[in-house]
Parts: sequence; structure tokens; C-alpha cells
Amino acid sequence: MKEQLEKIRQLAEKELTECGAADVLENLRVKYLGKKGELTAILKQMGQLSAEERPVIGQLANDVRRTIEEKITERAEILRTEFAARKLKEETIDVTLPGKKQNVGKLHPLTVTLNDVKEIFLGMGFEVVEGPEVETDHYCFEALNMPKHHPARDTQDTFYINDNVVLRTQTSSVQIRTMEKKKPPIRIISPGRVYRSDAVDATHSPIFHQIEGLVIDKGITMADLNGTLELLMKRLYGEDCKIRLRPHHFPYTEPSAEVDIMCFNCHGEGCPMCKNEGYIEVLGAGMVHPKVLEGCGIDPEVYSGFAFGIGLERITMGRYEINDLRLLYENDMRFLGQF
Ligand code: 2U9
Repeated sequence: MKEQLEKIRQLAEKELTECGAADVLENLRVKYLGKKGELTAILKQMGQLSAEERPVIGQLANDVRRTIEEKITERAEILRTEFAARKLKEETIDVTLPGKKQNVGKLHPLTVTLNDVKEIFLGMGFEVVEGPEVETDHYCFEALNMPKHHPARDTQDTFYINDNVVLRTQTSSVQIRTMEKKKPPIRIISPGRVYRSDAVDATHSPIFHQIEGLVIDKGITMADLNGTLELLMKRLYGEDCKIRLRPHHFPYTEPSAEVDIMCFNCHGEGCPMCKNEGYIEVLGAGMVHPKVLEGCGIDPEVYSGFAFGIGLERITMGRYEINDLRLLYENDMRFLGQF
């Protein structure tokens, strides 16, 4: 038994000296001193010893236990110190290092243009109104003088949810909802996402953004429309910008016009940017059709109004000379980082 005790002491000292982690140290404590440990196992055999041997072996066993306990305590302290030193080293911050550059984000060019347009109209006393993107046939077509089977509907390849529910093709539905709720005078713009079943290419996307405007009051004329749009374009494209109205037809306005701005590249002379027209089409407008007013309970004999619709992507691409609509949606930071 003496040899066994000495062997345990030597083995324990060796393993404890080599121990490199707190959990290994705990396993060694259990291995030697635990209830089922090697030292405990020997002590259980003490009953087999003679009366003369028992005190001697007992003394030796206590001495071995004490040696192992002291080694464990010493090892635990070494491991604690090493751990603290390692942690301090890992977590030390070298304050002399240069700071990590925090990239500040930027607004998307569509957002910048939309904010600019909002500011211009807020400055003219307009309100910004938003409305649902999933609309009923009534607000998207019927109320805009486009009854069922009206040919105008065909030009708008619409996403139908069912026979009566669509993804709105223009934000005019917001103007209708406003006219139903609010009596004149009305001065609103309604920006927002619109949907058309178009194939994606450099100038088309099934999802794009519109800003529509509506003014309803007594005595509103085309002159008010012209003045409002001219001011908008001068603010967006510069004071020397001119606009031109060309007769057109929309079911919801009468008279209707397509509105061009003078090409900011050639100032009306004609160049590749404006396809030698000297002017670039940017929006549609007109006087609100009397049937649309009546449908909203507004007497066309008392009130008149104008409305317009602008494609946000179109004016954004014009401002920043972007030649492919898809660049606005691909979230490529090499592109977006330029604005
Ligand atoms: C009401 C009455 C009339 C809004 C109008 C246009 C002409 C127009 C297009 C421009 C580019 C849509 O984004 S686009 O494809 N819009 O040409 N929009 S008049 O007329 C209204 C709106 C609401 C109650």
C-alpha cells in the first residue's frame, strides 16, 4: 500500500504540473480526491491493515492528500493568473490606432428627388397625402371616368388581385379618396408606389413611383396649371427651364396635355439626349373632368381643378442623367455611392 500511495503522489504531481485548464484541474481533483477517487479507494482498504501499520499508512495517506490539495490550489492560482493575463492582452485597446471609418449612409436618388418635389409643393401650400396601394376597381378606374370595358383600361396592364381588387396603376385613387372626404379648396400631391404589368427594361418596371397633384377650387384654369408646373420645373431643372404643353387625351382630364421641358442639354436646339426634339416629355396633366368631380360630389358648375401625374423615376433619371431604370433598383453601392 505504501508503494501505491507514493505512486499516486508522483502521478498526481506530474499530471497537475502539466494541467493547462481549469476544467482539467477539476477532473484531476475528482480523479484523486473524489468519493470514487484513487486515494479514497486506497483509504477504504485501511481496514485490512494490522494495528501497527494503520497509523503509519494513515499518516502517509494524509500526507499524500495534503500534497495533492496544495498542488491543486497552486495550479488553480497559476491558471487564474494566466487566464487574467490572456484576457487583458486580448481586450487591450490600442487607443493610438486610427478609428474605424464609419460609412455614413446616403439617401437614394429617388428619395432625394421625391423630397425636393415635396418641398416645392409644400412651399406652394400643398399637402402630401398617401393612400392604399391595393385598391378597388372603383378608385382605380370607375371614379376616374374609366368605366368597365373602357378602352383606356387596356392601356394600363394592371395586376388584378381579383375582379374588383387591383394593385393601383396610379396614385389618382388617393386624389379621389381625398375629394370624397374633403370639400374644396383642395391642394394635394400624392406620391407613392404604383404597379403595371410591364416587362423590365431600361425604361420600364412593374413597380415604379408616381407623384400626382390635384388642385380644386373656384376659378381654377389651365393658367394655374401652367404656372404651377412651370414653377416646379424651374425649381427642379433651373430657372431658365421652360415647359411646353401639347394637346393630349386622358379620360380623367379635359382638356388634357402632355408636358415637356426644354432640353437642359441643348436648350431647345435639339441633341441626342432629347432625340433632336429640343424638349423632353416629363408628365401628363389636364383640367379634372367634370364627371370625375361629380362622382365625388363636387359641383363642376361651382368648382374646377387641375391634376397632373409625374413619373418619379423619369424625372430622377433626367436630373442625374441615368440611362437605365434598373440601376435605381439593384442596390449596387458603386452606382448609389455616386449621389
Ligand atoms: C384625379 C383626376 C385627374 C392625373 C394625371 C396624368 C395626366 C399622367 C402619367 C405621367 C407619368 C402617369 O407616372 S406616369 O406614367 N400621368 O400622364 N396623370 S393627368 O390626373 C388626375 C388625377 C386624379 C381625381
